[in-house]
Order: sequence, then structure tokens, then C-alpha cells
Amino acid sequence: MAMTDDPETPEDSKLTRTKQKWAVEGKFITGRITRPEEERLPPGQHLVKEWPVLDLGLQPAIALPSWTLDIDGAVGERMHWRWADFLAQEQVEEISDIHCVTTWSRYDNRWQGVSTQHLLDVVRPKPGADFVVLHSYDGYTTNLTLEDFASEDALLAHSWEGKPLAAEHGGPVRLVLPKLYFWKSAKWLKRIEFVMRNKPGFWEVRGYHDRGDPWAEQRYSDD
Ligand SMILES: Nc1nc2c(c(=O)[nH]1)N[C@H]1C(S)=C(S)[C@@H](COP(=O)(O)O)O[C@H]1N2
Ligand SMILES: [Mo]
Repeated sequence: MAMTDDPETPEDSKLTRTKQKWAVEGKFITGRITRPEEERLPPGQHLVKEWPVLDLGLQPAIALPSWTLDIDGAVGERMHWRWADFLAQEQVEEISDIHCVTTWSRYDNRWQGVSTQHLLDVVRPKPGADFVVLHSYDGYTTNLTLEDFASEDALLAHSWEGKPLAAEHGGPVRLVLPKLYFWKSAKWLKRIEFVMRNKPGFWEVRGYHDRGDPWAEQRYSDD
């Protein structure tokens, strides 16, 4: 019963199809190797001043009273945080650069929120829980190793430049994991699941790299 005026599903949207094509073609790959100590801009990236919005085209509006964050899977303590529980956690501020796989980078973003290291202290992943899956309110998922998730500058951010994170950028809460391409930084976080086996997410099953290190130009999967 296809209706002509149906909105495109995210899996089928023009942007999703274009980005899948880039993965097949290896678009934007320079093959250059740069070291972070020598250069601030990773290979194949260009600097922007404005902050672009990238997502599947569905921007869920989540009111704070109904916002919850589940942290579960292979952990010692599961959490089901409401907004006040989240704000009651130890707060940190981090300034970091954004590197998006579509080649834009943006320097000096000031974030506030809860560090992933604090979260790990609270939930205590079980031995062997070496992977993390992030689930978002728009149905998006992305996967990380526990080690990358635990990066010292990674945080669950609720504020940017001293203001509540805008809905289009993933508010109320998104992950910010500066050392990997920004598709790993899930917007509209809903659930953080600790697992024993790697579980590729939305882009990782669509030709994008499992890890996504911008300094190694890990844009697309090798196979
Ligand atoms: N929930 C969710 N998170 C997401 C996405 C998405 O579609 N849904 N897109 C990812 C991609 S591809 C990028 S580049 C960044 C973009 O974040 P921004 O819109 O704040 O720049 O969010 C990432 N996190
Ligand atoms: Mo992206």
C-alpha cells in the first residue's frame, strides 16, 4: 500500500543513499597520514565556523520531564536516570574539536555534562563487557569499544557554550567523543548498552568504519 506522499524513511532517504555511495567509492580519502601532535586538522578535513546539523532527518523533541536514560546490559549496577538524576551526577566541562566524516571540522566546542569515566564508575561494566552500543530517540545506533567510550575527554553533554544543547544538535543529551568521527557521538541519547560482543550500528552496517579514527582516516569499512 505505497502512498506517494509518504515521507522517506531514514534508511531510504537521499542523504543516507548518498552517504552509502560515498562509502562504496571511498570519497574524500586522501591517503595522507598526519600526526595530531604536528597538526590540528586531520587529513581530508576543512575548517568551518558555523556548526552544521547532520542526522537522519528526524529530530525527536524530548521534553525534560519525560526524558530518561537507561544504562544497562553487562553492568554491575543498571541505571534508569531521569533529568534530576542525571544533573545530580558529577559535572565536567571539556573543550574539544569536532571532526565529521563528511569533511568538516569545528574547533573549540565547549561542552558541559557527565564524563563517561564517571558513568563507568557508577555502573561498573562486568569483565568482558568490552563494547558499548548507543541507542537514540530517533532510532539511531552506533557502536564503540569500551576503551574508546572511556576516553578522558568523552562526555554525555547537556550544554554547549554555556547553553542547553539545542534539540537539532541532540539535546537534551548527546555523547561527545572528540577523538572519533562525529557519527560516533550519538545525539538524543536514550540508552547505553554494555555488551560482550561488538554490534555494528546504523552507519557501521552501511559501509562506514567500525572505529572511525579521523587521524587514520578511518572513514569507510575495508571490505
Ligand atoms: N541520534 C543520532 N545521532 C547522530 C546522528 C543521527 O542521525 N542520529 N548523526 C550522526 C552524524 S552522521 C553526525 S556527523 C553528528 C552530527 O551532529 P550535529 O548535527 O550536532 O552536527 O551526529 C551524529 N549523531
Ligand atoms: Mo556524519
